[in-house]
Amino acid sequence: MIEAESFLAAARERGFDFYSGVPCSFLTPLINRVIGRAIGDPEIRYVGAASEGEAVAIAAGAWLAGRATVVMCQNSGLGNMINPLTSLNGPFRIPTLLIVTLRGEPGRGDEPQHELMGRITTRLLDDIGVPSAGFPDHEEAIAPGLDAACATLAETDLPYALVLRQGGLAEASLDPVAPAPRPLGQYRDLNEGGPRPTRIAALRRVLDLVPDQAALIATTGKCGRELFTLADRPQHLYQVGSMGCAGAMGLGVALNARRPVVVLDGDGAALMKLGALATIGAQGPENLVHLVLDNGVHDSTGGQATVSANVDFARVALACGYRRAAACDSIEGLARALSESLAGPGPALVHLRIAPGSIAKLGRPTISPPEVARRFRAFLAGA
Ligand SMILES: Cc1ncc(C[n+]2csc(CCOP(=O)(O)OP(=O)(O)O)c2C)c(N)n1
Repeated sequence: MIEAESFLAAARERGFDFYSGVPCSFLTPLINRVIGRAIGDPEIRYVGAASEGEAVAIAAGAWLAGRATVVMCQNSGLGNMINPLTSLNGPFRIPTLLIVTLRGEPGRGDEPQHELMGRITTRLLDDIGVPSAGFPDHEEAIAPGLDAACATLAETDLPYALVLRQGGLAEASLDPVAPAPRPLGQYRDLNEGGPRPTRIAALRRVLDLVPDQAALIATTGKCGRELFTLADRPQHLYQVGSMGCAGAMGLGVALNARRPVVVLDGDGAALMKLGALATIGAQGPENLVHLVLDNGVHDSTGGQATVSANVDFARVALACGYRRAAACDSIEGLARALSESLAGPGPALVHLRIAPGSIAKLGRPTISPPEVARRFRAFLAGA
């Protein structure tokens, strides 16, 4: 058993300063100590996520903005992480230190829902290309355990996991802090009811309007491909997988950068991880603008309907704590909504209803995901 503070201090010495995750009772002392900033370092930040996959994407955004990250989860939450671990961290080569608990450890006796995952946790990590080791179980094991983790992270630029068994951490309580709810943000109805614009026309207007210092994160599928076709710049991040993770990644960037961060989302993708809106609302980054390009379909996979027809993304965002939100259905409406959103303070969401369909000769990013990530990271590190 170790003290949570000992681990946090040793991790801090090695650069880890950004934590995200979803709790597990085995992790309680560590999470409580991070939240309580027990080692007295104001740089250390914990962002509680709505799901473990979202936590991985938030951490990926934080890494892009220069942080060294830790994501904590119960092993049952590993299931929620597999998609971003394999289709975001993997292809883009984004490292993070995972701390995964071992509920359902064979021979220990645990609840039935943990039995299978307890048997396969390390094998599963191995299968998805995440090397793992045991979480340090005594104070002298902390430094070598973290050094080995850091060496692998640096060598692979991929996630590495420490697997935490029951009772591995000495108890630590938490002074409960209830975040004060924010007053309902400002709503703008800019709908005109005319013919809906195309996504590429909307993206063209976005490129005209956003300042050069803004970072743009495009959701997976044709959105990123259209953005790349229009312009390829260091401030663009084209997600090629991790559907639904653009908002969470944008949050991780926005919390750690002073520049505007614009997330270009799809209705299908936003609905896939709608919980991220609540995390964004709670964290309240003033520099985040979330644009949902809602064509009512999964356009990238052949136009199958999503359920967005009944979803008022602007009001959902306000109900989740965004400071402003606008609904529009024209390029003029988009221009007004986006300009107001960029003037801040955010977080702001713009819900633009568009027409399905794309252009005939749609390109694909010819620059590889690791290069996109490193170019974007260098851009964020610049003035
Ligand atoms: C987790 C996951 N599920 C499914 C897919 C396949 N897929 C790729 S793009 C896409 C549609 C995305 O829809 P939306 O966000 O509305 O964007 P649009 O294609 O309409 O621009 C789907 C289902 C995927 N890449 N990842």
